Amino acid sequence: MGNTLCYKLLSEHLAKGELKSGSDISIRIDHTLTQDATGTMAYLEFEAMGVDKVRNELAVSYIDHNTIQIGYENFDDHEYLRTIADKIGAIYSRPGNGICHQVNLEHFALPGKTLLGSDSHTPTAGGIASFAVGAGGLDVALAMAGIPFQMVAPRVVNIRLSGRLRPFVSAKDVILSVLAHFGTKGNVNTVFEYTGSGVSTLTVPERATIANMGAECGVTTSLFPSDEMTREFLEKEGRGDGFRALSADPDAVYDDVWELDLSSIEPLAACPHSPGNVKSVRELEGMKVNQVLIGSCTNSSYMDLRKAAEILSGCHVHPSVELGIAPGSRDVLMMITEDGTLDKLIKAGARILESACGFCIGSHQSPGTESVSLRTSNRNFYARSGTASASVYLVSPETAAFSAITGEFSDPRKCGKDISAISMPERFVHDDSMFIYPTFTADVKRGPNIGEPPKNTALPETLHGHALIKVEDRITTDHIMPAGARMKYRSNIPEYAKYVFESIDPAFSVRASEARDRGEHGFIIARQSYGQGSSREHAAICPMYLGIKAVIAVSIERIHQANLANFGILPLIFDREEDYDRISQGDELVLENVQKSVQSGTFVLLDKTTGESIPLHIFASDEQKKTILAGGKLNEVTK
Ligand code: MIC
Ligand code: SF4
Repeated sequence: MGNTLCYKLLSEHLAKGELKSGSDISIRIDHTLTQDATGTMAYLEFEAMGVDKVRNELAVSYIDHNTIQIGYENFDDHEYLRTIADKIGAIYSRPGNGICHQVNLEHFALPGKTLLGSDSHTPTAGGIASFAVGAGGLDVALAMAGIPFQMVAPRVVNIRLSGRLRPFVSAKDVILSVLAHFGTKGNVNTVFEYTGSGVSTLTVPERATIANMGAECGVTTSLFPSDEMTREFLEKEGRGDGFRALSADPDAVYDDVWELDLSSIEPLAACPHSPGNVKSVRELEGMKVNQVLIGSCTNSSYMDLRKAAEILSGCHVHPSVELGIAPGSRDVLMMITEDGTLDKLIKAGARILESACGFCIGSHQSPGTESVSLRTSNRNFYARSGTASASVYLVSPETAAFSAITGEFSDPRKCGKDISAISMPERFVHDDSMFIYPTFTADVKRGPNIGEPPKNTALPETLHGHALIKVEDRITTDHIMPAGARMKYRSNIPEYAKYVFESIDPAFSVRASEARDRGEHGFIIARQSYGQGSSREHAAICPMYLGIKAVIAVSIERIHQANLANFGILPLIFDREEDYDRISQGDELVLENVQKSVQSGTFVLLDKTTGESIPLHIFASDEQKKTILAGGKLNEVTK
């Protein structure tokens, strides 16, 4: 029986466990990636472990999220990250160098390597056949300390591509088709593996777009084979010697197979407020548009901007539309500057934005009240743009560019241009001058915004408190910990904790901290897919700081579950889904015999308000159970 590419890469890196779908394994990590918004915590945690040098093959620290610098906090964070990287041996990618996933693809990602990144879109590198996984900062800190990454051996779903994309249909439309089919929930511990004759028609940046947004389905990662396209991409980046051919065996057996004919796909859009809420652009045609933003780690490559510029060329942005363009990296910016693409964009009326996450994470370009914003980014969660009343649609660069001209949702196939001649350049600009390589000599700078890595206490034998909040399906980590204007507090937990659940229940933080100060243990009650989206471990750390001891949900997403366990919060699942309806916000709740229950995996929750007993089970591996009882990983590794 043949092997999948996923299991080939896992077996090359297996440190512990049995390679059987569903079993707990640990894998060795070659490369790590951090970004500033999750990185400060990751490096503080690394320091707390008492390890003096990075022990994995390559560690890169990117500055791309908090680059707006209103107030001293962002700059102070950058200085901490620059100096700690130098001290421990990480490469520092300076602000302005670009978005971590795009820059990683250009400069470091290699077929066959494992990559762990403190960002949920780390799987972007799956486009180049790297086994790339997103995780919380603490897991990345452990990997930098040379400790293998714990995960569940995934089920592997084969997405078999045939045909070829038609003009004006792009990689974004492919991943939106995948999202329409698989949805944003129920794909935990799954890897999407792309095969089939259609694969060879897609360039590496296109594959990266598809792998990037697999994160929205909640999969562990996505994988493309490494083939002639991969070789060509690496050669054009001047990194041809890193090429290695990799693919699944022809008789590989998958847990599931889905056939997708690329030539059947049409331009698509993800409608508010979920990347899985997919409609065809045809259905939306005519809707007035107020803002168009092209960029983010999903669609900001050279080819994305070339195509957008060709559609915009000779036209001007509609008077009622704001058009912003953020090239994904400094290399991309240099290329579009040199070949005249930038000129076309500027002449068309585009506002040129920094090569950074920027608008995607709500740091700027918030849309107007009740306005319609078309973006090429990957997430349109409620309020993420900074404007709760706005409707954000996720579209391809082609759809975005044509709609910017017409002022309404428009199908790019009707733009009347021919962009079929646009092809990959002979060579990519590849400039290393914005990386700072470590000298192991820096004194670490810590501004007043840099706090201590927070620790929990060992789990008490009885948990007694209230259901401090009850939330619905698909609560994202953006709901739990807002980004945008609040993101500058990422290194300051007491301050950031004031904004837990801000967009859905602004009184939560005060309610929870008062309960904590009365000596109570807090509970969060949630429905399906709790904690989807971002890898930010602050969505566990800040609730922990507010005294939350357990999350009880119908289901919890992978990265968030790991973050809860890492910080000593019990991830509990209802045995019977309908019991969710039996608990109300404010109910008094008790969990007894916690130690024994963690070990057996089964709990009985007493709802003292209703008198009902509710059966629950833990969602944690044996290793994680020990961590939870100890009050989190930092207590274990810093003992
Ligand atoms: C995101 O896209 O939500 C982020 C911001 O990149 C996050 C990381 C973070 O919250 O810092 C992610 O995707 O993990
Ligand atoms: Fe940055 Fe947006 Fe990509 Fe997250 S999804 S890494 S915020 S560009």
